[in-house]
Formats: sequence, structure tokens, C-alpha cells
Amino acid sequence: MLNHVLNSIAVIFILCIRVEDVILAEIHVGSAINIFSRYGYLSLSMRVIPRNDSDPSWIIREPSADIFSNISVKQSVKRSVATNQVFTGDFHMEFCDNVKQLLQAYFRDFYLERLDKPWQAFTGSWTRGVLARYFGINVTYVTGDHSYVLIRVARHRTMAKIGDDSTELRPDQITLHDVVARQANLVDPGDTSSVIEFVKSFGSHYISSYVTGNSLYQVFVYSPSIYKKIKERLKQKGVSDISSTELTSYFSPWYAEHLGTIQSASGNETLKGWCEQHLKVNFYFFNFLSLLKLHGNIELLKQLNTLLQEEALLKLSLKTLAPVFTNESKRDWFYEVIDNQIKLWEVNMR
Ligand SMILES: *[C@@H]1O[C@H](CO)[C@@H](O)[C@H](O)[C@H]1NC(C)=O
Ligand SMILES: *[C@@H]1O[C@H](CO)[C@@H](O)[C@H](O)[C@H]1NC(C)=O
Ligand SMILES: *[C@@H]1O[C@H](CO)[C@@H](O)[C@H](O)[C@H]1NC(C)=O
Ligand SMILES: *[C@@H]1O[C@H](CO)[C@@H](O)[C@H](O)[C@H]1NC(C)=O
Ligand SMILES: CC(=O)N[C@H]1CO[C@H](CO)[C@@H](O)[C@@H]1O
Repeated sequence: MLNHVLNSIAVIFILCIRVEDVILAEIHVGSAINIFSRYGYLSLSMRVIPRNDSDPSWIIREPSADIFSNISVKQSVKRSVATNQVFTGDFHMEFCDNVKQLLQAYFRDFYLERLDKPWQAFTGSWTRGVLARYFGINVTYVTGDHSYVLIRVARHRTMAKIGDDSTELRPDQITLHDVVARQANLVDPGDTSSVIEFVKSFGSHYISSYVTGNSLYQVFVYSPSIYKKIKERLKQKGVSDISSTELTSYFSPWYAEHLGTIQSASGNETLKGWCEQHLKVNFYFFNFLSLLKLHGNIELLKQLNTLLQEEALLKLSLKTLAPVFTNESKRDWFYEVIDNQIKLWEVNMR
């Protein structure tokens, strides 16, 4: 049985390439993608981390299929995020006990239905060296002996979703292209390959919502004992109740073992220059760049509000294609096969 399922995965892996009928120039809510075709490698087809490629214009280039007819007309809402504030987006600080929590934190806003560890779909293939490069830290600190704080400032640009409030699609709300409906009808409870065929042809998930924009982020590395002290202190006091000197000290080489370089999700070089110019901190005899300098600095946030353009994917929600199956027993069987595949991937990738 296990062997059979493993074979099926291999089949998906090879044949998925054929789904590339439609390559989206623009991301589009309602498009279906096959997450199994690039499990562990999704950061190659979705711009979520600074990449070094010659064409910076794409945000998602995952092969996708249009399966819902009229979904964009009837149900998708796409709009620019309102900008009546100094800065439109969020500023976050996350405490991460270990590397796994750091990955989890970075991909906190990426939801893939039925996956317990959605971040693995993006990071499963990363080596320590790749991870270090993406997070802007020295690879010697990517070990079990360190803890991390991730600071991130994200500027939201466009938000798209299906429906007005809920992102839930019900079978009675959708119309399928005929070819999709026909193959959905061929799914036969008990027959794994009928689901595999369907997924291979159209996908496993559809895009139910996303947010684009750009972000700056920085990773601070600590020894676990110092990390615990700082975490405890900030938990008791709150960032805004601590003097700026004290706060600066925690995010300086005084306490941190290592300061990561400031990265942008899109890898934009212009932003790098801006950071070097504006985010310098002098603290006693230390000179370094810190995102914390933005904390409460209206003038700098105002500038960033303009500089962070629509260049990367900041949030994503993928839902399974289950609503395609109006017949309940077919739908349950779809879930069962999908869940098995996901479990195998999550076990096999680390
Ligand atoms: C980016 O790619 C260029 C050309 O392939 C290479 O010279 C450069 O070192 C790369 N930079 C990074 C940060 O990987
Ligand atoms: C990384 O850290 C090690 C040990 O602290 C050091 O020897 C090495 O030069 C550093 N590498 C880079 C690229 O900074
Ligand atoms: C990088 O960001 C700057 C400032 O917002 C912008 O002018 C420039 O077009 C961006 N570059 C790329 C390659 O997107
Ligand atoms: C649902 O599908 C099953 C299996 O293909 C079939 O036996 C059953 O009649 C279908 N139910 C309905 C209401 O069409
Ligand atoms: C298949 C389907 O529902 N097509 C409709 C899509 O929307 C246009 C414009 O509203 C209609 O004319 C089509 O009939």
C-alpha cells in the first residue's frame, strides 16, 4: 500500500509539468495549483524571499489551471490596500526558540489547507547555507545552540480574496469548467489513482486569498540563556514600556551573539542602500544597522511606505479543491488521498 502511494507521488511529480498550460502573468484568486509538484520548493515559484534572478518582475509563477468559470467576475475582490496611515502594514517582533520556529515565524501568514507544517512546502529543500543566506545570517549560527528574534516590517499593497468576508467556497457557489466537472465525476471512492489523475490535471489547491507588497526583516541571534532573559523581560514589560536605551541594548552586539543583515523579501538593491543610509545605530562602541530604528520613527516609516513597492508575496491562503466535488463520498475520498500524500511529504522532507 505504502509502495503504491509512493509510486503515485512519483507520478504526480513527473506529470505535473503538464499542468503548465497556463502560466499566470498575474496572480489570480481562484487559480488552482498542484502543491505536490513543488513541495519543499515553493520559494522558487513564489517570491517570498530575496532571490538572485535576472527577472524580478514575477511574484508567482507557479503553473496553474483555471477551473472555476466566472470566479473572477462573480466572486473575487481585489483592491489596493488603503493608505490613509503613516505606514500601511505591520511591524512585528517574533521570538523563536530555534531554527524551526524561525521558519514558522517567517511563514506565519502562509496557510495551506490540510498541511500541519505549511512552511515546509517552501523551505523543505533548503540547506543550512541557503537558509543562512535568505535570513542574512552567518551559517555558523544555524545550529541547535541558538535562539533568534525576527523583526519584520511589512508594507501591504494589494489584497485579493474570494468573496466579501469569508474565504470559504461552498460547492453551491461555484461553477466549474466542463472539462473539470467531467473529471471530478470520474473520481471513484476507493480508487487512489482517480484522485491522482484529477490533481495531476488540475491541481490540489486553489488560491483563496493573498496579499502582496514588500517587507524588510532582520534576524538577531542569541545564546539561549540571554534569549530567555530578554524574552521574559519583554513579556513582563512590553516593548513600549521599556526605555529605548534598554531596548537598543537587547538588539545590539552587547546582548546578541550575531546581528543578521537587513533583508528585503524581494531582494531589492535600492532598499539595501536606503537601509545603510538611514538605519545606522551607534550604541556605545558598537555601530550596526538595525530595523529597530524604525520603531516609533514616523519620518522613516513614511519614507518606507513609499519605498516598499509591490514586489513580493506577503500572505497566501490556499484551500483544497474539495468544493469541486459535490458528491459527498467523492469529496471524502479526495480528502483522504490528499491527506495521505501530505503526510508522506511532511515525513519525507526532514
Ligand atoms: C547573484 O548572481 C550573480 C550572477 O549569477 C553572482 O555573481 C552573485 O554572486 C549572486 N549573488 C548572491 C548574493 O548570490
Ligand atoms: C561566520 O562566522 C565565523 C565564526 O564566527 C567566521 O569565522 C566567519 O568568517 C564568518 N563568515 C562570514 C561570511 O562572515
Ligand atoms: C526597488 O525599490 C525602489 C524603491 O521603491 C524602486 O524604485 C525600484 O523600482 C525597485 N527595483 C526593482 C527592481 O523592483
Ligand atoms: C456519489 O458517488 C458515489 C460513488 O461514485 C455513488 O455511488 C453515489 O450514487 C453518488 N451519490 C450521488 C447523490 O450522486
Ligand atoms: C459559464 C458562465 O457562467 N458564464 C457567464 C460568465 O459571466 C458572463 C458575464 O456576466 C456571462 O455572460 C456568462 O454567461
